[in-house]
Amino acid sequence: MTAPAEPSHAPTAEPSHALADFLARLAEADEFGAIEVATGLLDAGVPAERVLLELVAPAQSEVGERWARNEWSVAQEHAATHISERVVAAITAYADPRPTRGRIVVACMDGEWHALPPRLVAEVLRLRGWQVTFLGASVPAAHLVSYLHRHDAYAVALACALPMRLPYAHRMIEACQRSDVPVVVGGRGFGVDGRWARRLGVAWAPDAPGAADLVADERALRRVVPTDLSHLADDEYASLVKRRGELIDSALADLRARVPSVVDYTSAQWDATISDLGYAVDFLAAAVYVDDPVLFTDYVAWWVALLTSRGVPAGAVVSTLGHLRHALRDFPRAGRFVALGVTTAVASGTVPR
Ligand code: B12
Repeated sequence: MTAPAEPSHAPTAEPSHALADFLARLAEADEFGAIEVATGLLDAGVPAERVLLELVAPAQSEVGERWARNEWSVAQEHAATHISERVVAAITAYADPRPTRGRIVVACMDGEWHALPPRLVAEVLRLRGWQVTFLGASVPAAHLVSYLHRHDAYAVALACALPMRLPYAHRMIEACQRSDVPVVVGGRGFGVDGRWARRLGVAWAPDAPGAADLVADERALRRVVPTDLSHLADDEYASLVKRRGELIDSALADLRARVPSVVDYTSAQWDATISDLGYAVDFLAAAVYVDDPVLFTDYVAWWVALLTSRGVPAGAVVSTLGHLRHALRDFPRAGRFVALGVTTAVASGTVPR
């Protein structure tokens, strides 16, 4: 006699098959259409967690790639992100989870505006029974710590999408650790394999399910990871931060001397140039902070790709880095990182795109 067949609860749809349709709705800023695609998957039996992680998350990553390749404007990217936030809210409302576990506070580091990735983490934790408070973008350290005290948090999950924010992230992590609340961090800012989280002595999770597994394991969560920042004794990081304004000004003066036509720049072009130079110095300072040139060279490769997709040759980055290298001749570590950045810019500029 054969056992009766188990009733099948397998979903009748796949998030990956709906991705192209979902992206098309984002491209058209079609909020209701995008929500329909997501709730259609839920109706077909796909668990809410999979819709968040296999539909909304990859779609947002693709939005970023399209913006970086100059295929989508900033306005299109903003509209898509707003719709994704609405879709996340619709998915959670549909699933309607009830908390049975302790409180986890999820927040972005000070100065960090990428709130959607940690929002996805927050919703996955909520779906797994935690009581979650999501504090959103750019939370100042002092406010976060007093919030944790007042609300008796079991753990705090902190997000960082931009590696240039790592020194600030470290201050925030330390502030939470001092108040004895276990911290888990995540986001692209900590490096693909979380290597910079290890440097800062904090538990890291690669994604939302990883964060959920970590907070469920109290021993792993409370394991002490030693920090490894002895290189800061050379004071290069602190000096770079102090000289930030002067470095940007001298790079601008160098640009004016080398490329006289920049006098015709519009104010928007000047703003973009100044903020690019600021990012370059900030990424360099963060690389020096964690003592890893890859943090800076990855940024240089990204910067060259961004500029070339907007018609600016890689040589512009090479010349600016050449100037920085000269200005930082008394900084052995930073100077070496910039030299590696020059090599990266030259190589990135010669690769056909
Ligand atoms: C939307 C977006 C924005 C929005 C954010 C709005 C919002 N509400 O989130 C806005 C417009 C504010 C923005 C601003 C900027 N952005 Co932006 N942005 C993005 C974009 C398109 C999507 C982010 C996203 O939602 N990704 C999808 C998520 C799901 O993927 P994920 O981040 O990898 O997250 C997963 C894991 O990392 C992990 N995870 C993430 N967070 C956390 C947290 C915890 C605690 C844990 C455990 C795990 C975890 O789990 C997630 C799910 O599995 C990305 C592109 C991209 N490809 O991601 C760029 C991107 C991150 N931005 C970028 C840049 C450069 C900027 C700006 C500097 C642009 C500018 N010139 O102004 C500013 C900086 C603002 C700031 N100070 O924070 C770059 C960063 C490049 C680099 N070299 O570091 C990217 C990669 C775009 C690109 N391709 O160039 N951005």
